[in-house]
Amino acid sequence: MRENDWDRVLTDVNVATMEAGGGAYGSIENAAIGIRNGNIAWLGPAADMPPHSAVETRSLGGRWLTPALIDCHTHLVFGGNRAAEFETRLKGATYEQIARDGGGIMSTVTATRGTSEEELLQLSAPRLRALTREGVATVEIKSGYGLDLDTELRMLRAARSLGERYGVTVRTTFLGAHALPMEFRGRPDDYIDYLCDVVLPAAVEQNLVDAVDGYCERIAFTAAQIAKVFECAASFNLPVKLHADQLSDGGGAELAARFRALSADHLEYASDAGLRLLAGSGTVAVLLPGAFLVLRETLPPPVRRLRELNVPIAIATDCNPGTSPVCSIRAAMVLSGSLFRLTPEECLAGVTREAARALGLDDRGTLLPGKRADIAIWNVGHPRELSYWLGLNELEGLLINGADDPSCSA
Ligand code: DI6
Ligand code: FE
Repeated sequence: MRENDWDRVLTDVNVATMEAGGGAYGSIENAAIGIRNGNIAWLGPAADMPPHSAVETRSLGGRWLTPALIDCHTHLVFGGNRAAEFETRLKGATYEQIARDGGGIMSTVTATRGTSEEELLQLSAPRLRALTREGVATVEIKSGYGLDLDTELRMLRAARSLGERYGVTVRTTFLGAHALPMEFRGRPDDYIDYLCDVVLPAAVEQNLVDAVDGYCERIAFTAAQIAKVFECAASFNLPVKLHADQLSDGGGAELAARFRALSADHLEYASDAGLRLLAGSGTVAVLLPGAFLVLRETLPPPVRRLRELNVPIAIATDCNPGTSPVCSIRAAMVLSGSLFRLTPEECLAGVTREAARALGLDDRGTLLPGKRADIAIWNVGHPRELSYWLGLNELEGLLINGADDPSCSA
C-alpha cells in the first residue's frame, strides 16, 4: 500500500522509454507514470496502473514523453567569440593554419583569461538556456580555455554555478590538455607536468572535476602526453574522456580504450584497430556533427563499423566558439541523421541512454522505475519527428527530478 503513495501521476501519455533491447524506442503507448521523491516509481500501460494516491494527477492529452535530453560534450563556458575567424575560414583559411598561427583556441584562451567569473556566467547562461529550452536537463561542460591555474578553476566554478542557477545537472570535465599556452611555447612536456602537478590537483581539491579529457591531435598533444594526464586522473580515481582522431589518426581510439575511457569523441579518422579495441573497453563513441559541418569535413565517422562492433553511439553539440558554434541538441540530432545516416532512433538514444553512459551516469537516460524523473514532454505524433525538423521546437514541458522546469512547463 505504502509504495503506491505517489507525488505526481502523468496520464494519457505515450512513452519512449529508450530501454535498450526492447521494441522500437522502448515505447509504451497509452501509458502512465507515477513519480515519487524525484524518481519514477511506476511506469506502464495506463490500464495496468495499480491503486495509488497522488498529490497531483496530470492528463497530457496523448503527448509523447522521452527521457530529458543529455548533452554529453560541450565547451559552453568561454569568453569572446570567433565569428571573425569563421569569416576568415569561409574565405579559404583552414582551421589548422589558424591554430598554428596562434589563433583558434588560443584567441579564446586570451579572451577567457580576461573574463571574470560573473561575466563568464552571464555569457554562458544563454547557451545553456538554449539547450534546456530544447529539453536538455544534463549538460557536460569542459574547461580548457584557461590553460592556467586561475582561469581553469574559474571556468569550472562558472560551470558548476550555471547548473545550480538553472536547476540542471552540470558535469564538469577538466580539459587542461586542450592547447599549449604561450608561456610554455616549445615546452609541451613541462606544461603536461604543470597540469599533473599543479592544476588538476587543485581542481580536484576544490571538488570541481567529474572527469578528465584531452585533445589528442597533431595541433595539440600526442597520445603519450595525454596518457600522462590520464595516469594522473587515475590517481584521483577520475574517469577519462578523449577528443580522439578528429582531424587525423593520432592513435586516439587506442588511447581511449587503454584507459577504459567513458567516451572517445569525434573518431572520424580512427583506425580499424582502434575501433576494435574500443569495442572491448565499454567506451562510448560520441559523434559531433556540428564540428563536422562547420569544418566542412568530408570523411564521416565510421558509423557502420561502430554498429558492427556494438560500440554504443552518443551524439552531442560540442558547443564551442571555434569548430561548433551550436547551441541546439536538436540540430545535433538532425545533422547526425543527414550527415552520418544515424537512424532517428539512434539519434534519440544518442542524446538519452548513450549520452548518460558517456557521462558515467546510470540514474538517467531511460524512463524506467527507479530512474530519475527527468522527463521531456513533446507535442509530436511520433518520436522520430525529433530527428526530422530543424528549427522547430516541439517541447511542451520538462520535468527535472520530478519537478517542472518553470521556463518550459506544459
Ligand atoms: N572540440 C575542441 O575542443 C576542439 N575541437 C572540438 O571539436 C576545438 C575547439 C576550439 O576551436 O575552440
Ligand atoms: Fe570538443
